[in-house]
Amino acid sequence: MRTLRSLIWDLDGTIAETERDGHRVAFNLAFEEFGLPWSWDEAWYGRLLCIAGGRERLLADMPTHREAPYDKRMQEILARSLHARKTELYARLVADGAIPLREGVLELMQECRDRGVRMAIATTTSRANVEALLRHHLGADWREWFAAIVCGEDVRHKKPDPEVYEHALRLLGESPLHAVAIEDSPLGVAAARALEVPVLVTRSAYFAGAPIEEAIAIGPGLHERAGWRPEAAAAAPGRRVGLDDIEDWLLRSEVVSQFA
Ligand code: XBP
Ligand code: MG
Repeated sequence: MRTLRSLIWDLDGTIAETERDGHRVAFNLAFEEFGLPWSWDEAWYGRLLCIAGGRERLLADMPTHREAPYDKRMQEILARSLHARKTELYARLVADGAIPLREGVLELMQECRDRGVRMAIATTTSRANVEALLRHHLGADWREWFAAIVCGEDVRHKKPDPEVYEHALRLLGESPLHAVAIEDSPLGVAAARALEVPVLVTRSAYFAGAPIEEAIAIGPGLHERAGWRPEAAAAAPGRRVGLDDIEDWLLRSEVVSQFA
C-alpha cells in the first residue's frame, strides 16, 4: 500500500511565484545594466518558460534581437554573464522581501517536520536561488529542513528529464511508492511521472490553465481546500491542504489505477 514518507518540492512556481516576480524582473534589470534595450514582459516570459533553465532561455531568445552577437560562442559568453548578474539581482529582490512564499507552503512544511515526513527539493533552478529564497524565509538553518536538495547544477539534463527526481530519490533512499512531488508546471510533472512519482499540482500564475494529466490532484494552492480536483475529502480540520489530504489523494489514486 502506498504511504507518504517523503514530500519532494519543486521550487519555482510551487514554493513561490519566483518566475513572474523574481527571475523575469531580475533578467530585465540585468538587460538594463548591460545597456541592452531588451525587456521580457509577462506574456513573452511565459512563452519562454517552455525552455527549462534561465541561461538556456536567454540563448533561445537571443536570435530575436538585432543587438545580440551573431557568433554562437559570443552569444554563449553574453548569456553566461547576463545570467550570472541576473542571479545576483534575483538574490537582492529576495532579500528586499519582493518574493513571498506561496500561501500554505510554510504550514505544510511545518506539518511535515512535526509528523516526521521527510522533505526534499527537486528543482532545476540554480543553487544560489534556492539558498537565497529558503534562507530568507526559513532562516539560517533552512538546510536542516530538507533531507535532500537537488538543483540545476547537480544534473546534466533539466526538467522534463527525470534526472533531478532520480537524484532526489537516491539521496532520500526512497521508493516512488512512498513519495509525492509537488509541482506547478507540465515540465515538472513530466519529470516526476517519468519515474512514477505521484504528483500534486498547485497551479501557479504561468501555468494556471496548462493541460496537465497524471496528477493525483490539481488545485489552486495549498492555502485552500476548495477548488481541488478530485476534491479534498479527508476529514481534516481547517481550510488549508494538509498531509491528511495528500495521503487521501494518494490512496484514492491507487484504487483508481487498480481498477483502470
Ligand atoms: C525552474 C527553471 C529555472 C528558473 C530560473 O524550474 O526552469 O530555469 O526559471 O532559474 P523548476 P535559473 O520549476 O523546476 O524549479 O536562471 O537559475 O536557471
Ligand atoms: Mg516549477
